[in-house]
Amino acid sequence: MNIDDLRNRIENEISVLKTFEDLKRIKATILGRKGVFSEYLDALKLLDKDQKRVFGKEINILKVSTEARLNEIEATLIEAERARQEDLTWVDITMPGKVPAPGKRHPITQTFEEIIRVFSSLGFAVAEGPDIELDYYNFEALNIPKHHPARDMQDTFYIKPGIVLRTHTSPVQIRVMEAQLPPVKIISPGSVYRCDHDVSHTPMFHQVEGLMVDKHVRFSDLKGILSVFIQEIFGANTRLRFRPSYFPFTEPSAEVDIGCVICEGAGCRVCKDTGWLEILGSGMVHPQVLRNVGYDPEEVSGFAFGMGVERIAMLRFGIDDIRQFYYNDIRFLSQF
Ligand code: 2U9
Repeated sequence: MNIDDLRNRIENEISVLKTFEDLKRIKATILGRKGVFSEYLDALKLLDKDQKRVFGKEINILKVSTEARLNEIEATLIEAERARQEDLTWVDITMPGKVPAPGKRHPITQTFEEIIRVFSSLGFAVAEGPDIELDYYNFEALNIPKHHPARDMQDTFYIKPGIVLRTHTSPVQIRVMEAQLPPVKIISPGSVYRCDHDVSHTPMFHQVEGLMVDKHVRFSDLKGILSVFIQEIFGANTRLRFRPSYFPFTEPSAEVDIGCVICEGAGCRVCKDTGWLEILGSGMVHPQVLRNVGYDPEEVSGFAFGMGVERIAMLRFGIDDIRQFYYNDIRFLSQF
């Protein structure tokens, strides 16, 4: 019986051991029930008593030391695997966290809020209504009869005969007046729709309209309210002028200009060298509109005004193409 052969074989096997699979295989082929030690122990049975004692002892010493080495190797493999897993899942808790980009309100929303803030401080309540309107509320009640040229001014999206996408928020004011008696002091912010698309028009845009109806409401009240509004939005030194105009729902009517916010009156591309920028339309509510909602124009009078929110935002923020508001380009939106 050659114990050196056995020792060499074990050495060879262990010298190529690298993985858990190798370890499992070697444990089976060396120490297992059908492994080499079993073979040697079986072979012992054929020896005489003295040889059995000598070889038996040597085999046993070699078996115990082999088991100890394989256990050591197993511990090393387990530690290596634990370190590998730790590397894979390691987190550097001293690294600064990723700061989430906070959202911002859209510049049109910001402008809406600013306009509403000013009129709320002047005692106006906010009223809203449907985007899809009856022809009656959008046109007839506002003194814009069928075939009136004023209908062409507001290229209308028709849903079906008699039903339109509102072209202004004025129908909201008609609905409020139908529902309550004077005094009425409201603004109506909201989306409106007109079939028009270029650098200064989008098919959907936003308006804020205002209405005040009571006994003895005069044009000077309109001038006072709009002066405060303009100075709050564009600065205390902003000049304004009322220019005669025509709207079917107001009489007299006036458009309001402000001194150009770009050139301050010197003349530039934005104000087309006039020094003035048109900012809103206004007037005294037409007596026929008051009659249409059941009010008596001999008893009460009112003023009304309307503005495009995009136009106000473009002038406040210096934007020259209205379509920029609706591309949803984060580089544009993050500036406001
Ligand atoms: C009622 C009676 C009258 C609202 C008014 C304007 C003048 C006006 C334009 C501004 C720019 C529309 O967005 S825009 O194109 N609006 O010029 N709007 S008076 O008059 C009303 C409203 C409701 C019952």
